[in-house]
Amino acid sequence: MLKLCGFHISNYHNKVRLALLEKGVAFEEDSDCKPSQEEAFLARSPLGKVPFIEVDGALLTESQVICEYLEDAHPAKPLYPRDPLARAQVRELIQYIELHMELVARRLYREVFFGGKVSDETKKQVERDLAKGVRGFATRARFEPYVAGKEFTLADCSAYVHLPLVSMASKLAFGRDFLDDLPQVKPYIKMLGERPAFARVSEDRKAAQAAMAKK
Ligand SMILES: N[C@@H](CCC(=O)N[C@@H](CS)C(=O)NCC(=O)O)C(=O)O
Repeated sequence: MLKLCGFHISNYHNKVRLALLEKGVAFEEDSDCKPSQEEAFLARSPLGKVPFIEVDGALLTESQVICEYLEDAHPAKPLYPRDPLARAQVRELIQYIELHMELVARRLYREVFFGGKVSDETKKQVERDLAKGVRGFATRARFEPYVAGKEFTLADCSAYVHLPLVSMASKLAFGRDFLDDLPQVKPYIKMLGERPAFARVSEDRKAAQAAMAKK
């Protein structure tokens, strides 16, 4: 059986978990698997990151690649529309969210979430690049009611795990939530949170955060 490895606070782990739950694919989970640069870990995940999956004796990393694999291997409940252009538009949204928003905001996490320090130069770059990413996302996001339109898609799994982090990080670093100009985001995240899979992932994340805070 497919095994998902990572931990419940990881947004990328949670994206894959949402895809598995929404698709109804049976899986085992190692949710105590933390990123590491140790040799034994790198043999399983070459960049030392989570999530990764074990399937049929093989290992696969990168959340988007894993989700594409799930789509090909378990087509019964698709997370992409049928139309090729509409499928590409879902992928475009995911790229905007992950490459041009979350990955940019991630450069702030050391300071805003982990008590470290980020240089003023980095903050300036993040401020500029994040504004671009949010502008691109705002142009493409539909909220009708789902981010790509009328159908629920993988872009919703991605948006749910990443957008709140972009909001929080920008607010803490710059005193301004960069998603405030998109008033649709908060009710949209709330609506998604009512889906059983999303509620479960959210509860598990909160429990893992509480456990970590106690340590
Ligand atoms: N592009 C990767 C990103 C995964 C990622 O950054 N995971 C974080 C945890 S949320 C991680 O493992 N960080 C440790 C590191 O970057 O060394 C994916 O989509 O799976």
